[in-house]
Amino acid sequence: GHFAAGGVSLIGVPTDIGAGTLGSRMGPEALRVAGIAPALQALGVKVRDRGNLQGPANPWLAAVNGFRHLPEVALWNRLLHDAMHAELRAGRLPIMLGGDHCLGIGSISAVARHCRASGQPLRVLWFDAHADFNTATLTPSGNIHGMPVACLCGQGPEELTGLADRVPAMAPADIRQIGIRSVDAGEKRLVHDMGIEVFDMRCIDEWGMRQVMEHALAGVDHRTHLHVSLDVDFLDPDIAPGVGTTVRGGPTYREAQLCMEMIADTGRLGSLDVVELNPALDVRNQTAELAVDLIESLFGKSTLMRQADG
Ligand code: 4U7
Ligand code: MN
Ligand code: MN
Ligand code: MN
Repeated sequence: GHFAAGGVSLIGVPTDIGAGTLGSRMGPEALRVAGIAPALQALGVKVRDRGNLQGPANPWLAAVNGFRHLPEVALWNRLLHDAMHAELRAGRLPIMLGGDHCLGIGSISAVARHCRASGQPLRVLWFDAHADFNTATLTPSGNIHGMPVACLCGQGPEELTGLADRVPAMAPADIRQIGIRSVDAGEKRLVHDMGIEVFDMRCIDEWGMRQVMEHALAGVDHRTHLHVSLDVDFLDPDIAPGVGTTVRGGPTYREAQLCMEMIADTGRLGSLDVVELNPALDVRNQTAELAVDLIESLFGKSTLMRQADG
């Protein structure tokens, strides 16, 4: 049957606690208004909207020891970790509606824990303009949305590295990053030293998106749990203006659709984050609508009847 046969659960996480711009707290509602639930239902997917998690307000304070809002970020991520893990255990496919990308820590730590318990290999596909591999000493901003991948790989404060059943929650070999085009100087070295496999924009320019995705999906088999972490700033800002940290030179509409279509073809999607959508910066909700379009492709919407080309 379909990979989402157990149904999808939407988990809204209305916070911008890890970001440098306010507004992604409105992301979950913008995605609902753009019709995420009916779009999935139209594809035959059973959808439950679990509503929003409720966590601490954003106090909008300066960084302390290299982190802004560390206690609040930790609390939001604990709540999310528990909610995601419960959905996975119940056999459902959770979609986290962010919220800023610091929430990738709670989300992916839950997925990694679930994969260990069920003996499934994990593959995380991280679509982003940024590597999100900063640490307290490397970060130019103190914003924790620039640190989730480092935390998941064990580089970070114990409040954030210790959410799952082990530290690190995830191995660097479990993740592929796609669309990267803004990495800070110290971050660049750490990404290299940790051996993270990165398909940056130059790689996409030279190889084309199809080859990049073939590489990013290489080794995925009939047991793999695929987690997609979609930071909407992955997309070119001309088509996705509703994000806090735009970087020009991102993928086009069709390149992004192809990514999602190729993931759908594997039949292995197990969980999804949609993060960094900032409705305060959007124009007529177009970035939310684009995200819903991409999610439809991710869940198997295609123009024509297709069969695997072997
Ligand atoms: B996002 C940045 F300095 N690297 O750490 C930082 F450029 O989740 C940006 O990918 C981080 O949107 C962007 O603050 C985090 C900056
Ligand atoms: Mn990000
Ligand atoms: Mn980003
Ligand atoms: Mn090749």
